[in-house]
Amino acid sequence: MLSCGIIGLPLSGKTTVFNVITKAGAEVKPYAGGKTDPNRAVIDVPDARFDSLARAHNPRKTTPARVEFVDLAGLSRGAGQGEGLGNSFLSFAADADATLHVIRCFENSAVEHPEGSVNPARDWEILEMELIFRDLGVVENRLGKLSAKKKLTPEEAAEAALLRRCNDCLLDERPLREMELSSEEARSLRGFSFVTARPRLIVLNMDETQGGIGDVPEGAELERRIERSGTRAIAIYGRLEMDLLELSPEEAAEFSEGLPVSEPARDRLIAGAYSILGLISFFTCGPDEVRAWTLRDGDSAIDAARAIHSDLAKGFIRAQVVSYDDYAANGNSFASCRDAGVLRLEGRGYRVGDGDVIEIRFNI
Ligand SMILES: Nc1nc2c(ncn2[C@@H]2O[C@H](COP(=O)(O)OP(=O)(O)OP(=O)(O)O)[C@@H](O)[C@H]2O)c(=O)[nH]1
Ligand SMILES: [Mg+2]
Repeated sequence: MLSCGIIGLPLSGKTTVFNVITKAGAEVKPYAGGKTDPNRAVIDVPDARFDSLARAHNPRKTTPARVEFVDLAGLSRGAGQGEGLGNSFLSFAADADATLHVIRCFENSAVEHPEGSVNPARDWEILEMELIFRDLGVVENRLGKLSAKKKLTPEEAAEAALLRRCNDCLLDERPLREMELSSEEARSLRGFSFVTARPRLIVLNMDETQGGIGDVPEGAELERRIERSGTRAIAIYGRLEMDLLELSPEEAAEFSEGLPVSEPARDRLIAGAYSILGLISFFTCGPDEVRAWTLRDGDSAIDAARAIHSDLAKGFIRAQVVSYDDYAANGNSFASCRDAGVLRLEGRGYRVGDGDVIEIRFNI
């Protein structure tokens, strides 16, 4: 299962965001011990299409798409060079498939700021540099090992050349995700778990007095950075959203009247994480189970078959495919879709579309 690590400076609201996403009510306490594992939770990805398929089929079992979220300890200055406990948490961040980067925008005199003042653009820079330092350490370590060898194999020589390019990129204070890589090069770097190569979602944690990024200290600079980095940013009211979760839906509606919370932050955060992970869903539907399966965007019918069971991939004949919209518009049944001419028979190389309803024909 794919996972999303929540990172940020100390007291930026990471656990708050984790609680909003997971509705977990995880304990909000500063990281103290040396061994404590981070909070983890697997959540169902909200999807209106899935809900509608489940209603139409009324199966014995429903299995939505799932993603794991991991709430990590705050990273302070120096973590990337191995200072304090930060570095072990950087390795947790490196294990995640994507990162949610929480940036404190809220003012709250009761909550100290590790840097003494609220300045999201500066905080961004601190975290970015720590992550870059961490990856630089990994690159230098590996390059050191390679250069100690008397003779390099052609593969090792290619790896060394690629790592030197990584080194240049990082020394230029740019994250590795900005490097242009062939798919082969990207694959060869995957084994290193570089944190700056991971897709990232920026979470701006505001307070209720801030209507938008313009109301945040140094907001213009923050906006410039977000734009330049090409990453997506989602603004939320972390504490308010967490408070809302404690209320009944009626109370929450009353409470949030006049407040700038429309679509719940929870849904936006999960959908945002799913999309930066580059994930799509396809569905299988029947009386036993309606299920959402997760694929990477670009995966083909044979990958869909393999996701369900290796036997389906081995004995793959054809995939019967209907887009979600066609399926829903034709009575949620393959038979009606066939009659309506919207059912397609696809081969193993077919690129699966987000929301496809699929049945694999196989023979073993
Ligand atoms: N006013 C305001 N306070 C917030 C907001 N989000 C979090 N806080 C408060 O800030 C404090 C820290 O929040 P946490 O979610 O524990 O922050 P954290 O990043 O997990 O902190 P560490 O794990 O200790 O690094 C708590 O007292 C929260 O109630 C917000 O949006 N507005
Ligand atoms: Mg925390």
